[in-house]
Amino acid sequence: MSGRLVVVSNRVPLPNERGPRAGGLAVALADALGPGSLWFGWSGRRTARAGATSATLAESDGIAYATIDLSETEYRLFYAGFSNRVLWPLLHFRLGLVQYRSDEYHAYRVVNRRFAEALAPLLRPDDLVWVHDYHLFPLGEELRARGIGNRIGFFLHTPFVPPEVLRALPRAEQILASLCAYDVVGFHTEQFRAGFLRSTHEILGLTPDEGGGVTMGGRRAQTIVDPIGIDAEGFAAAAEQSWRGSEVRRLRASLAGRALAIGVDRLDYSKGLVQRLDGFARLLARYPEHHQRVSFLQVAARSREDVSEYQDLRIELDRMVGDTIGQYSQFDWVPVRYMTRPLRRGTLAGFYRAAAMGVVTPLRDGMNLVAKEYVAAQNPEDPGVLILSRFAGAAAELTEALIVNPYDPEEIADAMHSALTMRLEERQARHRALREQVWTGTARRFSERFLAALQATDGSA
Ligand code: ADQ
Repeated sequence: MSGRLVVVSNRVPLPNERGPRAGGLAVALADALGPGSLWFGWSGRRTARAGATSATLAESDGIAYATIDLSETEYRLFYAGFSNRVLWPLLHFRLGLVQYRSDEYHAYRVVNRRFAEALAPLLRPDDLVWVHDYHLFPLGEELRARGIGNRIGFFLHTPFVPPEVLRALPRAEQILASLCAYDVVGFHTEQFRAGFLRSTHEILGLTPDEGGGVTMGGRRAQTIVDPIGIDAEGFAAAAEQSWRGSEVRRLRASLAGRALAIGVDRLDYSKGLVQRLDGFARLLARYPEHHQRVSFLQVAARSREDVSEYQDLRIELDRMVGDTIGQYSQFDWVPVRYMTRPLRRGTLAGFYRAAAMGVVTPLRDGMNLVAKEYVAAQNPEDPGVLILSRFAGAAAELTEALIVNPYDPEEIADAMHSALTMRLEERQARHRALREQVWTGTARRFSERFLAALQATDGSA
């Protein structure tokens, strides 16, 4: 690759804060972010007044980190507000949860401008700039307005919606037009790309060309489908190693020979946690043979706690878990174990391996990496079964999972029953096919494909 890679994301996981929170993007980009590259974004710090426009620099393992702080007000309006109370629910098809306020939209634009002002002076002419996610839709446009002619790509980690849904967003035209300032716009699935192209057609009147590009104001944006993956080999090794560690040993001892079912998510309304717990309660109601035989561990790491819908969800889940435990527990068996603290990645890998079924039932999800991690962690000789929502981007690839409608707790209960009673040969056959997918579509492939597409654009249009 010629030129330096510059990654831009809302939140930069700084080198001194590694831990459970430094997951997702840091892992996905680990191969691409070699020495010499730059990662730019928000430090995670909130200040009383608007921060400086120049970035704070740090370096670790040859990677430069440039961050800016957000003021309390910017955080509230840009992050908790427009990003997470408008764009997040909208992109997950939850129009009823969208709460639009023009001051929040204004702050969203201002913060993107501030990002551009702080980033522009750090850029060199042949840098490849790769912007991530919905917090930063307008960043490319803001960089262009400052005369930045570099190749700039954008990848969306959430779903993209069809125009019928997008039209509910005040300022949809501006958001869509700002995406056309990028050279490459990437999505996890063909369906999301199609939603974008239909939207630019119906809302902006742009006709896509044969190569899947749209041209606006003389600049062409290439759309691509680039499903994100994981470091399958590394994750499988972590699972094997952790299998022998003390935490997995303690977990298995606590199960006393019972099967483990596992769910791992951020505590987010898009993840289908209510319907999933309902599904598990119905499994116990409809198939009493599983009483005493299975324990369901749900790890739901607290997230976005200053958005009220997340607080409401937490209360609802506390109640549901309490109900199920109260109704079905016996003095020596608790059917549901529920924790809102995140687990370390290594521990998580071992727990997946210990689980006879992985339950991944988001109502909508861009990809869902937990599904891929669960597959990678299994012992191929005696693999567990993945239950996967048809509305996760991962369902486009992981077709040999037990695919369910996450809105239907009875279907989830039936799939759990099938998973718990599935014969070894069928488990192995399904796992072989899933494993093939997860090992082919890795994190490395994801970034290579994106950067190759970005490099292939002429960049100076
Ligand atoms: P998320 O919505 O955060 O990401 P997901 O892909 O499932 O969803 O998880 C990201 C990572 O966080 C995974 O590596 C997972 O192991 C870890 N994680 C989640 N819950 C955890 C917990 N309770 N404890 C410890 N670790 C936990 C967004 C999109 C997804 C998309 C990713 C990447 O919403 O659809 O797959 O970006 O593009």
